[in-house]
Amino acid sequence: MKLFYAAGASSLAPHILLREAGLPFALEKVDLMTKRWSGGDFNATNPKSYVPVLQMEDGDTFTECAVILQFVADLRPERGLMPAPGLRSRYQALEWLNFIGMEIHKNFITPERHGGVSANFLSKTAEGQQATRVRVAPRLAYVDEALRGRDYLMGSSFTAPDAYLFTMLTWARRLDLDLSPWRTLSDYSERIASRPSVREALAVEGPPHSLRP
Ligand SMILES: N[C@@H](CCC(=O)N[C@@H](CS)C(=O)NCC(=O)O)C(=O)O
Repeated sequence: MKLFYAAGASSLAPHILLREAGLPFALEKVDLMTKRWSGGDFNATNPKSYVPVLQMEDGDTFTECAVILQFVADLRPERGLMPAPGLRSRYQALEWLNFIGMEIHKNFITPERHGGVSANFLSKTAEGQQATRVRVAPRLAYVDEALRGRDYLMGSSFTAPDAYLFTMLTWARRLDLDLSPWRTLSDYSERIASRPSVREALAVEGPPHSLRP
């Protein structure tokens, strides 16, 4: 399998999860400004023009972060990265994936154009970044409450939604969204940051794109 990624983008979540699952995979870096990768035109790989993309050995691809995370988790059910289909807890984990995707991830994404076909990621302007903080803060406040008394979103063990939420918290830091008023959330972020999978993924990806125009 190949994961198409950009440093620090939402692709960090499946990158972390592939490591948690202990699956073999290759990384393909995408330049989000030019939409090129070492194999050429990234838009030919994903006409939606965004990462993450997970490509199978036979060339089939999956897009959409929340779906890729489920797919990866289900390849190694013994790792417990998603509750089994049919269990009520499966739908609770899906509720988290959906909430993080629709309410947090999407609210971080700016309508500003950065280049390329459908270029949107974190805002590069002071006004845009402030607007992002206003949109995202109440959602993070909610997660802070929900995490009280638990180490991970699903309780006592790390699951796919944690890889996704952690990635969103790295964006919060990049946009100077102060997490310190949310003690539970900032402790959670440090707990996840200390996992070997997360340290390895961050080290391999290197520094993310600049947030200046
Ligand atoms: N709906 C997609 C959105 C993915 C997305 O927002 N990707 C961003 C980076 S985090 C991207 O590649 N944007 C294209 C660009 O910046 O040009 C998903 O959930 O995976």
